[in-house]
Amino acid sequence: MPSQRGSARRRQRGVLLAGIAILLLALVLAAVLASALTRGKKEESLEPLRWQGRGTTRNLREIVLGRCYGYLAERRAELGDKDCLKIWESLKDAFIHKNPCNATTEDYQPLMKLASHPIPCNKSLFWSKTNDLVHLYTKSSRRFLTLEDTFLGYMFDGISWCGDPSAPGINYESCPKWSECEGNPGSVFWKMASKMFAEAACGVVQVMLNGSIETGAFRSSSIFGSVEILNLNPDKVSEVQIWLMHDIGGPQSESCSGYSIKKLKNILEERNFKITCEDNYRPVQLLQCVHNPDHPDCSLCTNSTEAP
Ligand code: AVW
Repeated sequence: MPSQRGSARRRQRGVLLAGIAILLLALVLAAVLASALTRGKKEESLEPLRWQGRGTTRNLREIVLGRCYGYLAERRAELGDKDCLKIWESLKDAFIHKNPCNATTEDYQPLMKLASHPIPCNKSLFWSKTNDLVHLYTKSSRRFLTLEDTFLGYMFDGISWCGDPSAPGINYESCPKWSECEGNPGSVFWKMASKMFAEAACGVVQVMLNGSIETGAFRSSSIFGSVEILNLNPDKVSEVQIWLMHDIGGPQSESCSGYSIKKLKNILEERNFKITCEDNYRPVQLLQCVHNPDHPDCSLCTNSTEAP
């Protein structure tokens, strides 16, 4: 009997030990598996998403803060109190850690509010396909303001930004092009800023278009065509003056009587705006002439007024 009891106890101990060994093995396996999985995830999350457009501008914070303080230093009297640090924080909150195809107008609403300011009547200058020329003009005359000359537009002109789900939450390598997805930060931001700029316009407004574009100076799919003209308020804006500029020596693809200008006039007339159109608005043409002084279009006296 005692030897039978002894062997039963030995068996029990054996089963117990085997059980403990299996449990330990399972624990070790689970730990190895868990660590492999988290390592895999970490490695995966170190890679930012890849897009076709250029990435976030390096030193974005410093650039935004520098432009903000710089603009305020010159025009604080017109703008009143603006908090540059809050502006930066609100930009950051709008995009950091987010998938850059899921930007929404709600994301950028606080930023728009922090940076908005009134624009004097008769000063708003819109543009399409004349980016360089229009800004050469506003920098030299200061008679008019484009969106990029306002506080908001000035701070963000020419820079790009987008978020990424992986650390550090900002993608410096690439951002979506406007054609890659509609809800990309640049497109959402500039459409909102353009809408706000158009809504604020009053009195007589101007638009500088490019008459050397083969496909027509006015495109209804442009921001000017799809956002700005639809948000001009007919109760505040009395007249839209079109300046149709041609490249000096370049093709004269369209004049004020051209097809796309007629289309633009129709849209504006339907919205009850008075419209005028001028080919090669002279103050701007003279700026083009700085680079083409010898071209016939640039001679200060035309043949008919030249002294004999
Ligand atoms: P533009 P808009 N993809 O010269 O009337 C990438 O055609 O549109 O003039 N970038 C784009 C796109 C797009 N589909 N559309 C616009 N952009 C950006 C703000 C791009 O940076 C002012 F108030 C391009 O250089 C003007 O009255 C810039 O927008 C009006 O919107 C201008 O495109 C000019 O926009």
